[in-house]
Amino acid sequence: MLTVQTDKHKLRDAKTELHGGQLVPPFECPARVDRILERAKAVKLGEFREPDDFGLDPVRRIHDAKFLDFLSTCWDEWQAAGFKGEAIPTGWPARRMQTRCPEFIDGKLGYYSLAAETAISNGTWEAAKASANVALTAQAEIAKGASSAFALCRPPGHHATSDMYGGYCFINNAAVAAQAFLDQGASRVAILDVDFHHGNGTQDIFYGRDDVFFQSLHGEPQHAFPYFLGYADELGKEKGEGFTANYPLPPGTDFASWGDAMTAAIKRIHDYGPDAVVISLGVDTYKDDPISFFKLESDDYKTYGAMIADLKRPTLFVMEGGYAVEEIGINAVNVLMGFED
Ligand code: Q9C
Ligand code: ZN
Repeated sequence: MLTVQTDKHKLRDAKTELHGGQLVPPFECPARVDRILERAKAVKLGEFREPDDFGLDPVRRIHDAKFLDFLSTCWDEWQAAGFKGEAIPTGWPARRMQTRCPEFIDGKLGYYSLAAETAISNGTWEAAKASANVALTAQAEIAKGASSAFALCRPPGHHATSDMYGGYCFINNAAVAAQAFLDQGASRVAILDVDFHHGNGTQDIFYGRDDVFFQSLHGEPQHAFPYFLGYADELGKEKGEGFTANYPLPPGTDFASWGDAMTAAIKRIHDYGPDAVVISLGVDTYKDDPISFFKLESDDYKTYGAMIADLKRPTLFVMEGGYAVEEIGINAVNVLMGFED
């Protein structure tokens, strides 16, 4: 399988994450990609290539122009305001407040974010654009006839909505790639989000549409980030009704139960008959993940990679989360090896 990757991800190198009331080194760190790349090379997964530059047009198909402008100027505006640390939001348009965008950067951060853990700093925007190009390059390879490809994206994307960043995500790489398939002539795309966290951004982007069938397996919202979306009764709206499916799972979920949800999701993709499948591939379902509560073992990743292969559809893997850095390479590459076996 082809892997698309660029060292530009290293430009995303925030020093702080707001976690447990402290500023700690971010869980979403450059070493994650180093470990995955190392493993993919060790097992000779296939070819490796750099992304092409698609510019912002395919990104604008998913994200608001003003949100992208905000991301591109945020760090400069934050520095110009004289703040000393990295850019972190502190206030939001909460219940019964106005949703007008303020002019001051501290207010804009709240307007354009859905959480406060994700600090913006120098290079964040450049890395986010490069990550989208990685997804689009892998998508283009599949459009040209490859049966699968691995977009080794960093930063991740599935929490980003059309106009909000957060949960370590800025541009929704999987959504941008799914839209690219449609814009190039596909009529149906299925997105299966196996990251531990609910893919709230992807769900929100496609919630009213029937040309993208979105499914997510994740820690239940009562106990897991992003907390405010991902319930089983979210099914889509208007013509999108029936084209969203969620599988919220409780703390301690092991592969026996996770696999049952996966079997159900795979069956539904089969019935949908998509032209392409996009996997939002997070391996934070691992038993030793530092911020998650599922109990998957390394071998389980091979098993579910094979389940995805059984669909026999063109399949784009887009890297999302996974914070057990020592094992992230083995776990992510196990999915791809299970798919290929
Ligand atoms: N400070 C992805 O997996 N909550 N994002 C952090 C620890 C946010 C995860 C809790 C987790 C975001 C792509
Ligand atoms: Zn995650």
